[in-house]
This record gives sequence, C-alpha cells and structure tokens, in this order.
Amino acid sequence: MKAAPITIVGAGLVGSLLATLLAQRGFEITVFERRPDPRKAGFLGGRSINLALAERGWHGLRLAGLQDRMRPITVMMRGRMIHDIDGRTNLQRYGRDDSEVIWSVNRGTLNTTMLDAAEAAGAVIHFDQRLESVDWKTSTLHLCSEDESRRSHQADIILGSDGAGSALRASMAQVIGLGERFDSLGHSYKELEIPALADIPSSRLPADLREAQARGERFAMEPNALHIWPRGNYMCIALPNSEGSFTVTLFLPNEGEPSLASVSSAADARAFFERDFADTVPLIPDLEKDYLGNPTGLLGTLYLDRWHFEGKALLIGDASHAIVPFHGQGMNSGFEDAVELAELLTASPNDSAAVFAEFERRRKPNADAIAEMALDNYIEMRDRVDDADYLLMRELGHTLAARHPGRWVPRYWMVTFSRIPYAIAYQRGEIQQRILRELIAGKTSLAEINLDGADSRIVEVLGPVPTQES
Ligand code: FAD
Ligand code: 8RB
Repeated sequence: MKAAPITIVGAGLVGSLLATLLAQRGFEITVFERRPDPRKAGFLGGRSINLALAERGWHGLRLAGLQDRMRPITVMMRGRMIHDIDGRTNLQRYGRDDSEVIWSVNRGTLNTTMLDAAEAAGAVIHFDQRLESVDWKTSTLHLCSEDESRRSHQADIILGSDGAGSALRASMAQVIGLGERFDSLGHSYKELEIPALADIPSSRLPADLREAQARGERFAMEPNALHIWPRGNYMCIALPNSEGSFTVTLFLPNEGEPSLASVSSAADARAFFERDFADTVPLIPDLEKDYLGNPTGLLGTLYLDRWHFEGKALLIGDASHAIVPFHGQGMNSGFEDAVELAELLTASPNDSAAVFAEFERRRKPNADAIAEMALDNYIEMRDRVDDADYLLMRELGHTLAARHPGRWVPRYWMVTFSRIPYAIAYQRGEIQQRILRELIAGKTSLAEINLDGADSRIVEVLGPVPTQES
C-alpha cells in the first residue's frame, strides 16, 4: 500500500529538516511556508542571526546528508568566555577536548541549505502561503498570500512546524482541548551587533585591537567561544559569525532596576552598557541604534497536554514546546523531534494515529525535561559561573566523570554532547547534583573531599549511562 501524502505547515528549521528526511524516505511531501523564498534575490542582507548547534542537531543534519556541507561554515565554540565586571576574561571549556564543543551557525544559511535538500529529495515547497485555518470536516487547509489571494489544499495528514505562534495549533484548539499554557519568563531580550574588526572605526578601539585590526585580524574578540557577561539577575552573551562579526544578546527583566522598562532611552542604554558591559562598548558602534531599533523579544515556555488531533494533525518543534533559550537546545530538540517522527512514520506509514500517539508518548517527557533544564541554565549562566562554590562543584563533577567513565556524566555533557534522552539526563543530573552537594558541604577545595568514600555510593545509585545506536 502506498503511504498517504503528507502536508507540512512551516518551512523553518524543523519543517525543512522534516521535509528532507520524509522526502528522502519516499513520502510525498507538500510544504506551505508563510514567508517568501529566502533563496530568491532581494532577501539577503539584514542582521546575521546565529544559533548554537550541538550533537542532537548535528545528528539530524547527518541523517539528512548535510553535515559535510554545514561543517565548513560553522564556528567552533570550545567553551564559555566569562567577562567579569572589570573586563577580565576566563575560558571555561565545555568538554574535555575539541570533540566536545558547540558550533555557531547562521540561521539563514542553515535554513536555505535544508530547503535545497528538501526540494532535491522531491518535496514541493510553496512560499508566501500562510495557513489561516483548517476545516477539519473536509480536511482542508485555507491559505493566504501577501497579496491577499487565497487558496485551499486538501490534506489528510498535517504536520505543524509553524513555530511558537503556530496557526495549526490555533486551528486544532478549536476542535480539541490542547491544555495550552504559556509561562512567561518575565525577562526579554535585545540583539546588538559587534561587527567584524575591519568594520569597527579604529578611533574607538583600544590600542591592542587597533593593532590587531592593522594586522588584518577578522574578529574583535576570541572567535572560538560563546561569550558571557554574567551580571546576577541579567546578562549579555555573544556568538561568533563566520564572517567575523558577533551577535550579542542582552537578556534583561521586563520590570525593576535595571530592566527593559528602566533602560529606555539612547542615553540610558549607553550608560547601562558603560557601567555593566564596558568592554563591549568600543565594539558596538551602533549601540543606541541597535538597542532602540531592534525589536524586544519575549521569552517563556510553552506547554501543551496534547500534541495531536487523532491521526489528522501533529505539532512538532516550537509549535508544541517552545522553551527559553538558555541551554541553546530549541532547534536541537526540534531536530530530534524530526528524526524520531521520520523514523516512526517510516516504520508505520499508514497508521498516523498510532504514530502521533507514540511520538507524543516518547517526546513529551523529553520536551518537559529540556524546558526545565533550560530555565535552570539561565541562573547558572547569569549568576553562578563566577561563584567559588559553583566552580568547586564543577571541578568535582569533572573529577568524578574521570573516575567513573560511562557512569558519571555531567548534565551539561549529556544534554549537549550526547543523544541520551533529555528526561534521563535530567533524572541522572538530579542524582549527581545531590551527591555533589553532600560531598562539598563545608569544603572549599577538592583536596578536602574524600573521593574514595564516594565511589561505592556512586556505583550503587548511578547505573551505566545508556549507550546509543548510531
Ligand atoms: P521556526 O524556526 O520558528 O519556524 C517556523 C516556520 O513556520 C517559519 O518559517 C514561519 O515563517 C512559518 N510559519 C509561521 N506561521 C505560519 C503559518 N501560519 N503558515 C505557514 N507558515 C508559517 N535553538 C538552539 O538549539 N540553539 C540556539 O542557539 C538557538 N538560538 C536562538 C536564537 C534566537 C534569536 C531565537 C529566536 C531562537 C533560537 N533558538 C535556538 C531556538 C530555535 O530558533 C527554535 O527552537 C527553532 O527555530 C524551532 O524551529 P521550528 O521550525 O519549530 O520553528
Ligand atoms: N534564543 C546557547 C548555550 C549554553 C551556554 C552555556 C545559551 C539567543 C534567543 Cl542564552 C544561550 C546557550 O551554558 O555556557 N548554548 O547555546 C545559546 C543561547 O542563546 C541563543 C543564541 C539565543 N536563543 C531568543 C536569543
């Protein structure tokens, strides 16, 4: 029996990967995307927005055959570069060596590469087609383009990868209860740009950077790092772009002092950065323009009780589980969704109801776990990375990892460098955290800690980590 055709709504990061994987497996795929085709002339330019790609994301690209094409245009980030209030920097490595790193990738390039791959595999993508509503009685999508022309499309199986503001989700909610809840973080973000070194006016630069500029260096800061300016209740981060610039993101509460409400004028923005992020000021030539001109992005976590409507429609990626950005796992988890869904559909191409139910059963606990860990990591990044207690705990965790290979794996490593299900990473992380806290109580250095005494306890409460098939 031939598999039923599948319609995908949204050709963003998850939809374009899903279309590729399914088309490569022989499914007949039609995609509708609200935006115009980003590969057409006239679309290029604008701000460079980058993302951190980790193992789960690479796995999806590898299955789609895109790893080798993407690798040369990504920038390796070996660790977090902490910028303290006095401008001193310190690199905390993420992993043990250069195989345990994360990668900065341009969102536009990643998306267009996957659109090309989806089409090459046979998927048909219609751009400038916004889903407005679904008539569930006749399984008909109603779509609208920029020029207001409308069309409809009959589809028995609809996959919604239309992002956090999903229109498919809204249409599903009209016929079934999804149990939708959005927990706002109460903090929002602003993007600013550190241009390539050659594009920063020399007169503003400190002497060492002026020399670097004269030597023709591309980057104004260490390129192979994710930069963090932790400031307690808020922070800035910066990720490198391969052409030499950095995208800086300020995360700040909506209310209080300082906040997006209190830092509101051009003069406020400059004074705030001069006080709290002084080493960035010479590097951001358009500070006021960026701060006032770029939109403020809202942050929060989206939870649904149900992701599917019978065998007719299923939500994936941000449409079903948008999370806060602080673990850099939104796209990575969405890619994992796409891989798992493609596997399930390939195994049972004519039983979408069973596949959707099984997908939700498998993925929901993992989505809940990464949502929680992403919230935790905000506090770690903005407040804990510079703290003596935290550093001792981190050092102890790494020591125990070396003593118990295959058993003790720091949570950050499980999330970032492995494909151990997030829910398991979360559970094992809780056990490890409890042990670390007990061992460290009242101690100020590793030398004071009785490691031998902890060994039997660790073996008892932590089984070997599950191994992964490739
Ligand atoms: P999206 O990528 O949002 O795609 C949704 C698509 O659906 C879009 O193309 C949209 O145009 C289309 N669409 C929307 N409505 C309709 C409609 N009605 N009809 C048709 N099409 C529609 N994740 C990481 O893993 N690492 C990171 O470092 C990271 N950094 C990020 C930085 C920023 C600034 C942001 C905003 C997010 C970041 N994320 C990161 C999260 C990541 O971008 C998302 O998790 C990921 O893009 C989700 O993919 P998606 O396909 O579900 O949604
Ligand atoms: N969405 C990231 C990490 C963890 C880094 C660490 C954190 C920006 C919006 Cl905030 C953030 C991480 O623990 O040292 N890995 O990858 C990406 C992050 O922010 C991205 C760029 C981002 N996501 C809305 C803005």
